[in-house]
Amino acid sequence: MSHAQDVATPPLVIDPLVRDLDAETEQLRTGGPFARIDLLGVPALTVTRHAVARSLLTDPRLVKDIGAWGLWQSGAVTRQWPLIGMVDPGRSMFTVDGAEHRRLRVKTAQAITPRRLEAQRPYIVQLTEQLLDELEKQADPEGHVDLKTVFAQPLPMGVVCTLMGVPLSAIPHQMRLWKSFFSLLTPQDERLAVMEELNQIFTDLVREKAAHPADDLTSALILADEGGEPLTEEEVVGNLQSMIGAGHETTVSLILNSVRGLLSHPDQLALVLDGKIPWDTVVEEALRWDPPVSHLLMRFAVEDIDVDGFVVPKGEGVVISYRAIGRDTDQHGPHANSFDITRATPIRHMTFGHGPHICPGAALSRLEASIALPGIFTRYPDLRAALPLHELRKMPVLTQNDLETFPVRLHG
Ligand code: STR
Repeated sequence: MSHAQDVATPPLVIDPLVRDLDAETEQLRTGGPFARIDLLGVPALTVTRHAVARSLLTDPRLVKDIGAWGLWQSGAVTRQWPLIGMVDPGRSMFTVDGAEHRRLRVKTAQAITPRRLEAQRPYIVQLTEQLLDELEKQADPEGHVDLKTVFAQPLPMGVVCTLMGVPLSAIPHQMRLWKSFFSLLTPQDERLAVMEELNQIFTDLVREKAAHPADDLTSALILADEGGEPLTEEEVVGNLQSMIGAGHETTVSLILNSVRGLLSHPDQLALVLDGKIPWDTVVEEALRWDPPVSHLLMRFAVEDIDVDGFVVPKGEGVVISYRAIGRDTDQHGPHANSFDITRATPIRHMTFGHGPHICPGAALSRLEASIALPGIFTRYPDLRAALPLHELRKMPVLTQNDLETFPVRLHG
């Protein structure tokens, strides 16, 4: 277990352009349980094994507050670092811990439980149908169309904006802003301006909802509870921004990675289409095999943490490499690297995290994917990738596992 502490081992440089994600995941997965990595010049530790991540994710000695980061305290990391927005996006349930975290998170989490979400199902079904029509309309004469921009992207964005009460007319501009936020080709001064603009847009929206509450989650977050300390404007804005940031593109890759898994295994697709394997199994296997989040940034050790003899030093930044964790052979068996919905063992992945910060939107994304996937393959049973699947390119985004485009042929 001394691997990551070995000073002679140079850190693994995580490629911001994501040119060979499989090779990178493989290096992390075989090197674990900890690996030293380099994030655009900034050193960090990453966790690459399921069991270790599981225990650290409930360890109160790891916190989200950037103030606990040694490299931040010393001034070695500044707002010029391209990933700063992933670590310090402003106060929200994403950046605090303990009792404060429960206070910030509880209403959001309660609004999107599996039971409460059933009320959203008809809307998601209807939007899915509409976007399936759109695929046909926007296809060229040969039936070629981009499944990402025409279907997989508008669906989660439409759903999360409706949930939060963000007007649908705002979506095209939002998409552009979030794309420049995440892309590592965006110059840093532009990214900082985008972050400011997002904050301004959401602050304006929260003020408008405060004046004219509507039937949406943003309004619910503004309204005070009897007894409970109400959220501040900054906190409502932070939560709203987190929900849009998390909800709009993680589910895009869940849908696309599921399609990719199925198209690269036609035998498995046939089993699903014959009703022999449920769509939910496809969704869970895609979550494990190719998670929407490759690396989750970051937590900071407030004291030395001993993990089976390996010490995470106080002040260290700790990343969780979910893509490597999904391929952990100790957890998923010797064939962890292959997409296999027929695998004998139950799929017990940790792609939504674990502990207090576990993804509050997990049920929503599962609901969306479990409607979108049968939708696609029922309407277009002969759907094929329009290029060899290994030629699909990733976005230049270090943390998110996003495809650039997903060109398909609708009718085989
Ligand atoms: C993006 C920038 C912002 O304004 C607010 C947030 C907080 C929530 C973050 C989001 C971020 C980036 C994507 C995250 C999301 C929570 C879940 C999502 C990290 C930093 C994942 O990809 C898991």
